[in-house]
This record gives sequence, C-alpha cells and structure tokens, in this order.
Amino acid sequence: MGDITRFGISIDSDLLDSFDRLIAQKGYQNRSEAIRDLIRATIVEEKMDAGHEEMVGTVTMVYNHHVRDLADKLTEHQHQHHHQVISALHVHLDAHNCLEVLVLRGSSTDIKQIADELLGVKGVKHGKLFLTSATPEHH
Ligand code: NI
Repeated sequence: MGDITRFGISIDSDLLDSFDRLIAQKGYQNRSEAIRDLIRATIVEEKMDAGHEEMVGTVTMVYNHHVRDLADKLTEHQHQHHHQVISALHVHLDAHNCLEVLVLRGSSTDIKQIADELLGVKGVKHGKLFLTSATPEHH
C-alpha cells in the first residue's frame, strides 16, 4: 500500500448532489471510500478488457438434473478445464433442481469462454458469470 495522497476535484454541484444521494443509498460513510471503489472497479474493468491479466470468476448456474445427460455434460466440461475450474459447490435445491457455483481462475478470455460453454449447455435454466481481478488494487 502506498502513501495516502489528497487531491481536489472540481465538479458540478448538481452532479455532486446526485453522487452524494447515490453513495448514501449504498451505505458509504464518505465520498473518499466511494471514489476509491469507483477507481478500483474501473481498473478491474480495464484488466478484463486486456484479457491476459490473471482473473478469478464464479459461475452460478441452476439446472434440472433430470434433463438427459445434462449433469454428465457439465461435469465433462469442468474436467476438460480442470486447470481453470478450481472449486465447485453443488446444492440439491429440491427434487429436480440443482444449483452449482464454480470458481475459475485464469485469463478473462479463458474464463469467459468456459462460462459461455457451461451456460450454453442445453437445459441450464439460468446462470451468470461474475469476474474480478485476482490481484486487486490496494485499499
Ligand atoms: Ni443436485
């Protein structure tokens, strides 16, 4: 962590009012922390676009395990990418539906491709990838 630097920002008062309302809703105690989070989020976005930085992601998906071959196909995909799929959590939601959360590590390009493959398997009802940096910026 580097030294703390203070800097001033010139901003339109209406825009600042909107920002203050937004960060109050989100529970920020002060503007500094909100602005730091915005900067970190922007840097993470930038890394995602770069494609070669190491990233981590979670893929959450819900599917009906009675659909023919579906569970096997999903497992097969995960084994094909065993270097990137570093953890898996399976929850039997009810008599029919399963929730699976996978943790992936690798380049954003690889992670996005694997997530697309998994979420594109016929029978996966709902799913989403959350991607973030494996080397987060300092607080
Ligand atoms: Ni299950």
